[in-house]
Amino acid sequence: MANTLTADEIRDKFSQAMSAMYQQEVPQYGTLLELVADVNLAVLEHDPELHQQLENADELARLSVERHGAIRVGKAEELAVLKRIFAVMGMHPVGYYDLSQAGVPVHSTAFRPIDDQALARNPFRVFTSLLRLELIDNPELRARAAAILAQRDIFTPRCREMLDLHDKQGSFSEDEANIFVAEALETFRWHQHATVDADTYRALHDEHRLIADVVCFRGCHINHLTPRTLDIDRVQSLMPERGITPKAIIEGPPRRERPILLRQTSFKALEEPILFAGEHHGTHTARFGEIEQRGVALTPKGRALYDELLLEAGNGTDNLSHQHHLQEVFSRFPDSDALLRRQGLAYFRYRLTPVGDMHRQSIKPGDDPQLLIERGWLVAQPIVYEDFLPVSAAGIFQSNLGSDGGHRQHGHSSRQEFEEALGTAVTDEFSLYQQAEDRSKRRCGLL
Ligand code: OOG
Ligand code: NI
Repeated sequence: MANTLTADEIRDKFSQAMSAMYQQEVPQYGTLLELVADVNLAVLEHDPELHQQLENADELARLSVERHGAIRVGKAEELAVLKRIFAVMGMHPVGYYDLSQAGVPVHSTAFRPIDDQALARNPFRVFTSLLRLELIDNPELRARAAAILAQRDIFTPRCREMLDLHDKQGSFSEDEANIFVAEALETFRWHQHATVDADTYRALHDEHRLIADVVCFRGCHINHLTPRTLDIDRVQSLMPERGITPKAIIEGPPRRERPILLRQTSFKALEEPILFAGEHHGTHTARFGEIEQRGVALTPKGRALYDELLLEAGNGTDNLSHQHHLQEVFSRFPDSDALLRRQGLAYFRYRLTPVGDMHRQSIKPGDDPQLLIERGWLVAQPIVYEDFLPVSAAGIFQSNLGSDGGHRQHGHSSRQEFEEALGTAVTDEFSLYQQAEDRSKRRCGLL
């Protein structure tokens, strides 16, 4: 069909529309975006080497479009329709995150692009959580929540029609894509009117604030968006100057020469006025802003070491001393590309240099990449971690829901139930990084 849009183009449109909507809804998010852009610019100016590295790895162009968002839904059907919406934008469920271990009654996946080109163009991801009603202890309240959820449809009729049309045609024209984006956006819009009365809200809220957030509104409002920064410590320290209150602790690994995985921090959720059924005034606290700094993706071996060291480091209350302590504990985690590669701790993408390309014929499968790197034939670029971290996610959840986690440790992981609700299995994130590394090796003749 003539003039159809690619999934990448639709994702681009959608992530821009989402960002514009959220900046209007939460002006502090706009301030955060400005701060992050300023800091990124300053970092690149002061570090020409990093600038070059990012440019070589096709990382620079996507830096300014980079963001993730998060939503929470209440029932299986909602998750299944979201899967269809995101598929139109080339975003697929990757990874399973069990947050019940940390006292948050949800389990989650990340909808995100999967292939190299799509990720390079616009890696927009949405961390999507499904409420686990079975973790509500009180049976009456559980039934009430289920009944409220059963009555709502968080998608517009037109959005559902557009999904069917896409199923039939396999693509959208530009006009159709514009309609689809506008209709899909409605699902993520903030609603000042709760669908329940103040007493119901209170009862659900007292069980867990997250339950009220998921159950009491007409849609699954986007609860934060997250730009990518090149210096999270700096943004954290500058937030107060711009009138933004950061959460106490930066989640994830410490600052390092070679950043690994993902570091995150957020600003506190806003207390916003809402109207209950019956027009009683109240407030609701759910929406915030977050920043992230991404590093290299770790292999299962690297991840095991990360998890071990993180556990050993424990929690802190003061960011500076926590970061200092993390640095000490993580001194056992090798901090150079060569060591990370040699010990099989992280994933890399290999590329031949022009000289290497001239000698392509003499490179044999199984050759040691390290020798070729030393000879100047090959470069290895760290593969960026595109996913999330359950302990960090729990920290983000808790800082914005009040620190009332911890009383629900007994929830068992139920990936199978999540996948049944989703209607498909989630992709294993490690296999994606392994495939990306293997593809690059094959291109160089190393596999
Ligand atoms: C999601 C919190 C997790 C992240 O970046 O780890 C998250 C939520 O609050 O719904 O967004
Ligand atoms: Ni987030």
